[in-house]
Amino acid sequence: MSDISDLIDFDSLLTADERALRGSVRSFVESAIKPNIAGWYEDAVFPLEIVPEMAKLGLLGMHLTGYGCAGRSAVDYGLAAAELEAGDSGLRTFVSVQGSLAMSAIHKHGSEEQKSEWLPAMAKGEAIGCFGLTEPTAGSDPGAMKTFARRDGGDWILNGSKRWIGLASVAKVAIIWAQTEDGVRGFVVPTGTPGFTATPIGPKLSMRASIQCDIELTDVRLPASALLPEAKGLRGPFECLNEARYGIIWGAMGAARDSYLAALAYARERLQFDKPLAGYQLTQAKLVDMALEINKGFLLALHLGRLKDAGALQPHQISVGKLNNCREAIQICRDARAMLGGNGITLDYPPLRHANNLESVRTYEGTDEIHTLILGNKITGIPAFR
Ligand code: TGC
Repeated sequence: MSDISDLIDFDSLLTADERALRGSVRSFVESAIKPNIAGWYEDAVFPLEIVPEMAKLGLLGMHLTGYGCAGRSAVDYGLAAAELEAGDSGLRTFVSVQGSLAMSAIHKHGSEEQKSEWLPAMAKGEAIGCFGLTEPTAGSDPGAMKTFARRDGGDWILNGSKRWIGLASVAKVAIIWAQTEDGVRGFVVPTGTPGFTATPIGPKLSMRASIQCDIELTDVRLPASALLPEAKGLRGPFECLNEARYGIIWGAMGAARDSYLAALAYARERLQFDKPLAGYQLTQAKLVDMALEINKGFLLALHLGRLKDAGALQPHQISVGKLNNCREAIQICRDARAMLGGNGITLDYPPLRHANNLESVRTYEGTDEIHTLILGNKITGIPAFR
């Protein structure tokens, strides 16, 4: 955190290495993302041209080891996610889909051949990946997916539809989850395979500097070697979702911090009734409430990150972080927008853009409701999903 948002000396909990990593990602965001984001957002453009820079910083698959990946810690990854999302959720989402979902699926569940073929190119940003789990009629309940993979001799034939799949129209490779006679399995699908089409969804009011797609799979024929050998059942995709959900815990607080700092700067400058807005008690109360939640949110993220690095992080603990930090971040961004008055609805200021993005962030990788029920199940022992 920058000094003005760090009220508890959070930085003292980080190593020099962690602070340095955060500093380099923050500089990248300041120079490459912040000056351009309003234009990208307005034009609904995902800036493919910055992918090589992200790769150079080691951000793609940064928490994975080997195969050209940076092998950084979960805390490092989280700190980077927060800085990227202080730029825009769409840019953090790219890193998350690439590293936590697509690369993670291959790294966790893939064969040696699949890892060698795809991971080095993905770490370099030469191949973009996407992760096809959600379907038009199966979002919160991925077990209801209709996409089916059937055997045809040694090959697999895939048919079905996927929806809300980040980056699919610019991806070289898609991880597609499908029902089979033996339950849910994952497939590594080069997007040039005949029968695979990806169409961006739009127009959108959220995540405008990012791409989400519909995918159609029509008799997509794949060799036996396309199957992810180590993923059997829904546990396979859920283990990847854990990685992405973890990044969101940090990312959401990055968007919140950026909104808070924008509102604070504005409140110090903006005069009303002959004094700065920041001099009014109601404004100070709002700023303090925001700062408390940002400090608590980062502490929670760091605690969960340290657990993850120790190999002790449980899925329900990820739900604690995702639910809390998305919920608090969106409130902070909305309050910051209100402090900016009418100016807050323009793209000159980040809070409403962040708040709109966070509508997507609180929805994907498990909605607020799903994470509430995961925790309800943990507390009561009674699953209330169905
Ligand atoms: P359930 O029967 O509970 O579980 C099936 C198997 O999975 C295991 N499992 C997990 N394993 C690891 N981590 C987790 N978080 C896990 N959650 C479940 C479970 O132990 C079981 O394993 P096994 O070996 O016994 O078979 O399955 P369920 O469907 O009844 O679970 C209920 C619920 C609600 C928790 C689950 O369905 C859920 O999390 N739903 C939310 C789904 C979600 O987050 N979807 C968003 C996907 S995002 C997307 O597709 C687009 S990618 C993003 C982009 O491209 O931008």
